[in-house]
Amino acid sequence: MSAYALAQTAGVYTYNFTTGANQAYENGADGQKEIATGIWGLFGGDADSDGNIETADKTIWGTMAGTNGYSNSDFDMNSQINNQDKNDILVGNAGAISQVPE
Ligand SMILES: [Ca+2]
Ligand SMILES: [Ca+2]
Repeated sequence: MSAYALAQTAGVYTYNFTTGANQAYENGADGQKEIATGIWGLFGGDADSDGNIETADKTIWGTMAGTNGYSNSDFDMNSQINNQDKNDILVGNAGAISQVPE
């Protein structure tokens, strides 16, 4: 969720989340992370889309590891579900939770 209201131009809303950590809504914790120098994005690894990156997500990844195709366990979106998804994304983001208010 954006931290600020979106601007409308000619009927199109635009918003750039990538320019800073504070571009995403924060609720006492980081709303997103720096995924490359100067570029912010969502926390990856929430395989079951419940807003928390936790053991259940690793279990889902484990059932799909070694398979191909874009799926909820393909955290880096390279169409392969493998250790790279777990080690490079899921493990590092474990414990992150959604900051969107209920
Ligand atoms: Ca989850
Ligand atoms: Ca992958």
